[in-house]
Amino acid sequence: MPGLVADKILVTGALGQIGTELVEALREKHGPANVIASDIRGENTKASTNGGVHVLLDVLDTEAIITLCRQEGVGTIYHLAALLSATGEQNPELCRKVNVGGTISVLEAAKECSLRVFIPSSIAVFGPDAPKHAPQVTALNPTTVYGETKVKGELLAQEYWEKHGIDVRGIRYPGLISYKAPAGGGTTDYAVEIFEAALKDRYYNCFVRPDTRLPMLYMDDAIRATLMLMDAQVDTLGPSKAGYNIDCQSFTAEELAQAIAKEVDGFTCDFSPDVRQTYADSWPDSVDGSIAKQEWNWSPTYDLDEMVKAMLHGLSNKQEVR
Ligand code: NAD
Ligand code: AKB
Repeated sequence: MPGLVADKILVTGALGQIGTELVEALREKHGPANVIASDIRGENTKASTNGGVHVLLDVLDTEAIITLCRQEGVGTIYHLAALLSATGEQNPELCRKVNVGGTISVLEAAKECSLRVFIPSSIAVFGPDAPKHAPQVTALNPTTVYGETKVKGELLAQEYWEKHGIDVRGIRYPGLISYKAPAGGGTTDYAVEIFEAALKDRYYNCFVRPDTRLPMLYMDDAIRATLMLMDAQVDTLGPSKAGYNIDCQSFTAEELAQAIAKEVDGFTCDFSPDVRQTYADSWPDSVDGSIAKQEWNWSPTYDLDEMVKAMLHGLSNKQEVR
């Protein structure tokens, strides 16, 4: 539209675990009218989150993304729509279609409309051959389809950057722990579900072994990292910009259960590993985030005990409101 300044923000997959909180944070920072939430589900034009607009948008529909960006004056996309690891392994074709196809749609729209883009990657890019403390640069040979789509996402981001000058940034998020929206079908969902079960039943049957150690992060830190990366001056970012490892926590399922038991009287946890154990076993225990620290000064604020307290407090308040 002539004369329209393209400074609005579009979030895809906005009703998911991250989108629910990212939209809230972006609306606080930029004003509700400047942030358009979208998802393949939800009510069209419903003011769904924090009094802003929510539109129905399938990320496989490139033309619809381009039209929306032109009509609304969008300058930046946070592209969160995807299938996570557990759901993805159950439906690999759909996982490839949504995760890779959706990323291409968004990058094509970015080329057409000169957009800046944030596309999350994941610790799932690493495979069993990567060091257990995963460095930023190492062989990426994931054994999950989901992990393959995340590696492809990083490669596509680099390609659009190099060939078309698109500013695409990403973080290899660890397992994210939050209470405002349910976890979306991933392997690390046990670290979210355990809190609700602890408050409701004082018992959780965990689907990975007690010694399963994975990189994890509280959602407040993940949102802060996302905003910090997108605020960073482009000339401070090096070749890892499509998928930064970030410093985070690293604890076993048993350590998490013990930390919750310190706060919730009578809480007990059993462990009955299922197929998701295989995906967890293929991922690193922890990651080296020193490049993100050097380039845009990232460090997390929550340790395990603080995160457990914040989760239990947030969930208890939410349950009182229900
Ligand atoms: P989620 O599953 O909670 O949400 C994804 C959203 O995408 C859902 O609301 C879903 O309705 C929507 N969606 C699915 N197909 C769509 C389509 N075709 N068009 C539009 N929307 C569609 O996922 P999340 O946890 O919020 O993750 C967001 C991103 O972050 C994903 O790329 C994921 O791989 C990445 N990530 C998440 C975690 C985590 O622990 N949550 C960790 C690492 C990486
Ligand atoms: C999943 O478990 O699939 C996600 C991830 C680590 O990418 N939470």
